[in-house]
Amino acid sequence: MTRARTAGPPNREEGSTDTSVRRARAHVPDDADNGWQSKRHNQAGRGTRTITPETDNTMSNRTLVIIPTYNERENLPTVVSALFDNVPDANLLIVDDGSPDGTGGIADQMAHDDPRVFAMHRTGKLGLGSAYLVGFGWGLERGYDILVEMDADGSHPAQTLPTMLETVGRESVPGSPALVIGSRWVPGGAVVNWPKSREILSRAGNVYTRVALGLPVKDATAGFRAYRADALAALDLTTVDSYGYCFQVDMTMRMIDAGHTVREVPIVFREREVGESKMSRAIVLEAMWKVTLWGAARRARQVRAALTHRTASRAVGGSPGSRPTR
Ligand SMILES: Nc1nc2c(ncn2[C@@H]2O[C@H](COP(=O)(O)OP(=O)(O)OP(=O)(O)O)[C@@H](O)[C@H]2O)c(=O)[nH]1
Ligand SMILES: [Mg+2]
Repeated sequence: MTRARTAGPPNREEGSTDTSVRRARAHVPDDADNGWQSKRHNQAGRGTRTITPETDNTMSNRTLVIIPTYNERENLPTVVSALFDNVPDANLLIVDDGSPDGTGGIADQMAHDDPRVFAMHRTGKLGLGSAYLVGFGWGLERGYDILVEMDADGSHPAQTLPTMLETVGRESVPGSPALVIGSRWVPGGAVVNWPKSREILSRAGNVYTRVALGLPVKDATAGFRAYRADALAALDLTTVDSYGYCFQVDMTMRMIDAGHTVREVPIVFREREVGESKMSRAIVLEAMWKVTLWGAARRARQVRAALTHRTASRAVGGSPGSRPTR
């Protein structure tokens, strides 16, 4: 078989952001009405069959790693081989935004050569956040159990991924971690080759985020993550509207607000050695103003809740029937 196993995007993306979806090459069935829990695709993503967890043991604990790429041709092969050295059973979805340097072609070649790899193509640079959202949608439709976010620039250590995957909990175990973050800012975590200015920006941004939003997380901007699919599926991801770093903060906040446990596993994060960072002033500003707005909205909600509670307590305390009788 010589066709490239290029993935089509989730159906809700069609006709919106991507006009050049290569569905003809995708060999991905039209599954608009398939609930991911009831009807699942086979491992290769080709064809559909109805499978229940009881009838297919291979469905257990399947992991999809999503790597968004924009101009990462020098990094992608190294990162992918490190990934499979450490987690050989994982599947990989590369979401490329029409990289001018030809990263998309490399992704297609990988998808052609390795049945674990899928490549999705979008027409323009639409941002890291939206790349992960389409990747999540694709993975949820296909019934993966764990969805991983990982950068293509070599900053995220694949050797820590097995620990992260072991730390992710199970839906059936109440309170078990639904999100595991590869964290630079917990004991044992570190950054290598980062300019002091980047370290200060990241540390300060995380302190600000923690204080403004009251999140019990040390590295809420981190992009190396493993999510329990059931927890992601229960969120309304259609309302996520974050482009850069704040996408990670947004997702952390949503998981915590949904009552999920978030765990941080220390990682050693390395500055990319080749290629260019896509971090920009606009991305930092987006994170700052969004975190500030979210923080203000949360505080306002807390104050409203406290006032409502006080009024309710007074009403109860003030009613004659509620007074202790002597
Ligand atoms: N598909 C897609 N991928 C992107 C986009 N922007 C960045 N990426 C990828 O997202 C990952 C993270 O991007 P980086 O440039 O390393 O940015 P960063 O990790 O936020 O910033 P640094 O801390 O400077 O590394 C890399 O794999 C990029 O190729 C985008 O618009 N679309
Ligand atoms: Mg990076």
